[in-house]
Amino acid sequence: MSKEENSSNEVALENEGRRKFFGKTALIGAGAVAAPMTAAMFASTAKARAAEAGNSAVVHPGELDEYYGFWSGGHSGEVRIMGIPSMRELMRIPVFNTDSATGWGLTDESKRIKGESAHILAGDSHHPHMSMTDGRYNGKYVFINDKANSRVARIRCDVMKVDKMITIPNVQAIHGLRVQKAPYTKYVICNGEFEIPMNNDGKESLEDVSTYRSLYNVIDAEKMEVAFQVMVDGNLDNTDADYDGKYFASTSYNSEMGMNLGEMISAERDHVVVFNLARCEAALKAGKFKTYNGNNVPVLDGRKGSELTRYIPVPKSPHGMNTSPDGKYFMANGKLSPTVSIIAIDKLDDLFAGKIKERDTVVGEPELGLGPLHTAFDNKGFAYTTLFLDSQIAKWNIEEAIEAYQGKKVNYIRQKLDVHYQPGHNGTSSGETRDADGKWLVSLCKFSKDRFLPVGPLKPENDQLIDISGDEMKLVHDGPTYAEPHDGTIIHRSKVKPAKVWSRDDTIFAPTLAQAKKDGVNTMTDNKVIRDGNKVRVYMTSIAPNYGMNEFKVKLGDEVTVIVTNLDMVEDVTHGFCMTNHGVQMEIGPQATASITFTADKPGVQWYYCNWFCHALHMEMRGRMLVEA
Ligand code: RUQ
Ligand code: CUA
Repeated sequence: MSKEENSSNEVALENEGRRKFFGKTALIGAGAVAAPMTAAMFASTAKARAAEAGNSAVVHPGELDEYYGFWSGGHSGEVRIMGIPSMRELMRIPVFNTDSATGWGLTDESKRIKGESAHILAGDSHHPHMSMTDGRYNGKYVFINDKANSRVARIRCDVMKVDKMITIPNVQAIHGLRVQKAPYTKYVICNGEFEIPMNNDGKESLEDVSTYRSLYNVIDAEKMEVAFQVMVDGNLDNTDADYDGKYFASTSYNSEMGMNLGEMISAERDHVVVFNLARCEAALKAGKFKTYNGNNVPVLDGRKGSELTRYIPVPKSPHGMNTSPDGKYFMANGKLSPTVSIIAIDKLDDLFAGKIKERDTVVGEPELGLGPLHTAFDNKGFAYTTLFLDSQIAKWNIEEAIEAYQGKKVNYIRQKLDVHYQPGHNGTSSGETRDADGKWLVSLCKFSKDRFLPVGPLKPENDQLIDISGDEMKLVHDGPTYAEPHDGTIIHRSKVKPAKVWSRDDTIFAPTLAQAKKDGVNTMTDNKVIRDGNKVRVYMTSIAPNYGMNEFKVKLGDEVTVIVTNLDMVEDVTHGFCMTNHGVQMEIGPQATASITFTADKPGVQWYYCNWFCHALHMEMRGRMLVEA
């Protein structure tokens, strides 16, 4: 037997053993998982340790995952839906990018949703976070920022499509984004990262840095409008909310307002800004705001000395901001400092009342390793911090870190696990909610280096699945990903209730149906061409394997809008519409209406066809546009 065969045999045997063991733990229940580890158990072999954890990452063919993962797609501009623990990519939701398959960015519906930024075809999505009620996911929306074009979009989780997108005025580069956790997601909160003159019209001095600001952005989650902005000192990076609906907190790595790297990292300390929501809302109501750049978005003044904010000094250049799921702490991750600063949320009332000083709210500052970027949590009082430079995850005990800060000799670090390589965000199952369950941790590693078959100079990133159900973290899966899952949230499947087919009164295509009504067209039955000057609207139905219209006639140079309604009621029967040689294609889901507009700029016979494989006669599902010169 060759060495390779031998080792793969061993793996098979080990897997076999694990599967048997899992059967047994399933029988004796969760008690086995929670049982404390004895020293003897720790000393056991790696193989035995592998059997210690209670989770199985194996999802057999035909089985469903227990969790949804919502992954950002970074500078691909999209959001991805993952299955956890299989780490299978289930779907892509085009958001800030343009998508050839679904026609996102090409269809009239998507252009309407993208609104004033419809001409922008690229984006950089970072932080996907689901709306909540009482600190728990409510399955309604996922919000996501576009750092590249200062936008925020909302994904409707019933259809898993974007239904709103806005460009945030007065700021540049929306970075950290989270939601208000309690009592419900009234607001989406996000940071303007880059510093710009308040009136950025090129008329004020461009060099005078003292006119530059960063703003905190508070967005009405239902209306998808900026409710208000808060001017701060320094810039803003990541943010999170408490579990009481009172405070938001953001890290600032450039309190110096430096304009180059050296200046940005010159101060020994930067800060965390804490925002007092009630005071901000009161100031807004009292009209204590200004407007800038000719828009009417209210900007409150939350600079140092303001009643709206407090500035808590922390070691230089903090990055991630994470709230512990027990609602007790904001954690500012040190990045350039090897520490995480633990801010006690229950001290913030006193801080705002002027009874204590800023640093009195810091109750712990554990030293974890090099390059702490983000922290995730389980339900047993442990935190998991990514160490970018060390390529590790540090598991540590929160209360013990606080005791150590008080001078007690205690080793709060439980384990450091190597990850591959350079982790940024990490996320635990339901870990940013009250339902944190301590089962899974995903480490989103920025580099994969040698972990996969080489694919040229550009390599995938590596999303690693880690079992945290036992006392020790165990790496169980490597998952290559395309640029760049910054952040991911892991949501129990019981929280998400996606639709099977579209509802005919869906708001996403309601304006299209309103136009049809004006044209006297019943989209469910009619196949009609409406001419309106040189604008031609072609309404057609589709039911596998036919379009309701096999041909239509237009004149060269007409602006043609094709509106297709998919009459199929069967789940999963999606049709497409592609006009060959025109760069026109789109998806039409069952019971949906979709439309796309283009210029008929080529004379002669132009075939259109269905490009989603829908039927044995899918190839025959096509028709002709006859363009008269
Ligand atoms: S950031 S790697 Cu865009 Cu969330 Cu920290
Ligand atoms: Cu309809 Cu393919």
